[in-house]
Amino acid sequence: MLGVTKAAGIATAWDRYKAQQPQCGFGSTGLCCRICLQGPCRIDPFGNGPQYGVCGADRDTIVARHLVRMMAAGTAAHSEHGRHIALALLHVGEHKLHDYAVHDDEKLHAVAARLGVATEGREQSDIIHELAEVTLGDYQNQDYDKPCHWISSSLPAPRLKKLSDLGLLPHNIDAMVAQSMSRTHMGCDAEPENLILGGLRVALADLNGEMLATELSDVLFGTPKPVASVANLGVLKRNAVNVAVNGHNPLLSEIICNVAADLHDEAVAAGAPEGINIVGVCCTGNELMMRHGVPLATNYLSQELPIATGALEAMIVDVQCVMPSLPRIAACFHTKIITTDNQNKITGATHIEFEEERASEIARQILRVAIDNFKRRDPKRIDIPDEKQEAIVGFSTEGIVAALATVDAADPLKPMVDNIVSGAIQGVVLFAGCNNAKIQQDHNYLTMAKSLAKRNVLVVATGCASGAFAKGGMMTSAATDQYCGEGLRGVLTAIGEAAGLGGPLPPVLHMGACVDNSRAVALVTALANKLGVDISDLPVVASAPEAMSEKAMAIGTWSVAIGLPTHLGTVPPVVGSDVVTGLITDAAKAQLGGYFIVEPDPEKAADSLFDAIQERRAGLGLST
Ligand code: SF4
Ligand code: MSK
Repeated sequence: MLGVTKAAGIATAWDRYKAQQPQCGFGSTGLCCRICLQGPCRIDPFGNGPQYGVCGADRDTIVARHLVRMMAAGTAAHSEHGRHIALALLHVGEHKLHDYAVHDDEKLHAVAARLGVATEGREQSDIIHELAEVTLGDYQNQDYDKPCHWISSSLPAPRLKKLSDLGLLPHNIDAMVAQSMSRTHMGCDAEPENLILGGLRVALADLNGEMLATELSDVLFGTPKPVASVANLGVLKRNAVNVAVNGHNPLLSEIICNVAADLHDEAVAAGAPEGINIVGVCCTGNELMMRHGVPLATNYLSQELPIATGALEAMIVDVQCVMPSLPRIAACFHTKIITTDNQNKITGATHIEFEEERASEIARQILRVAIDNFKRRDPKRIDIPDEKQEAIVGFSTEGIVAALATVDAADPLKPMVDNIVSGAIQGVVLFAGCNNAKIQQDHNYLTMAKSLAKRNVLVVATGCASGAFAKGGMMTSAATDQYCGEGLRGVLTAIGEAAGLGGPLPPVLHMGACVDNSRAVALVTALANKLGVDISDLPVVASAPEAMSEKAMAIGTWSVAIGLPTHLGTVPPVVGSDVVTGLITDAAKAQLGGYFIVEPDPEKAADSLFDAIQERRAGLGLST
């Protein structure tokens, strides 16, 4: 596809990245401050030039403040997503939204019980209304001594105690974001240790926001179960009205899927014999792929390329990680870019405001724009790559436990724990995060996962990591035979056969979108509780080898806070301060058990993560 864009003279993310070289050294090391109008101030990294900003801030203060602001922005993004879902649930409980309903009553009851919402003898609408109110309380509570409900009802007791003792449990998501902005204002918090503690607290608020967004989405739209799907640009169809959904929030895309079948005849009448073909991009794509098997066209970095096939009638975007370049690329083809959120508009796009009260009506309106656009296709420009990869997806925590229950119904986690103890599974790695134009797309994911699977490390993935593995053929039974070490292969084969998959479980288990990292937390919490240890004792590690967004910085930070060695394959803007670098690595390890490992080389990074797993195994007295 890059050949197609090049021939057409269209610049993509890769071209723009080249045009940005060389990128600023001050920005890359975190030594540039633009927090007040006396700046920008720059600290000379080599010690020859200025060492203080105009206000007197030193390199450590400047680096730490910038880092905390990144975490706060990531937290705000996830938590707005979560608020949107919680408000939708509240309004379903108030009978105001007729296009939404509870699709997983069992999950509703499980979540309600966890959050202390009574269910016995109550109407479903009353339960969801109270559950939504308790959840929204996590955005409103002003009592510092009462931590947010979701996090305090989810993590293992020893971890909660540690975080509480360190004063790190958030009491209010919005307050955490506001405090992060406030303490990093010019002339406020200047002590790097205190700033990083504030960063950890806001990042844990991000975890709270992710938990509630994921679990309430499951209540509304169903908890994912293993399902077959396909990935890569070959999922676009020559003979269909192709519609891509891009972004993160499932509130609109779920309804788009619901109503697409109703408009099948209109699409056929417009000249598309196969009707409407919905495909996913980025994490909205992951949400639909996990719950319904909807094909995934691509992940973040190549989101411009479906347009260049000349066969995409519309791309419907909601929030986060949507490139502002899309309308410019679309202007070279017939594709309509449709923005749907009033806080997320893009110049050149068509804006159709989404309202939950009229969800189906608006979804039909949007799909009719796509159908109408089919006639504007230029058949001579259609170039859909013949690249399509099968993938088994949908491994929510419940999906994984259900698969394990086919081996031991009475004690589903026992087979996993037994195999970790025996060493057949050495440990677990969570791959999360984005793509980044600084790295060949998906390369780090595939290299690291293959290297770790060979060493019998079970891989779970979310977000654009999931997209990379789905496209890269790592979510098939065949990949287990091809890439896993003997122990892991044996376990995945036994579970896959017991679960009736007709072959092994894939070596990489798709746990969802980037907001669904909380699913991995639920899994490691269950393992820690089963073994009676803390998360920081488990042979579990995390990696964001192609991290890009501020959300990834928030996720990486709470991952450290809950006790996981956490790899970043892109260097965050902290290396200008030895103090901050030390705080998020060595000091974090001493205080929290979790710590950052920064390593751009994927082979070396896989070795470091395997070493961290071995250190944990040794700590538990397990064979290494
Ligand atoms: Fe410069 Fe201080 Fe203002 Fe930052 S806050 S721009 S270091 S004067
Ligand atoms: S879309 S935050 S690039 S995972 Fe979730 Fe992908 Fe990262 Fe966005």
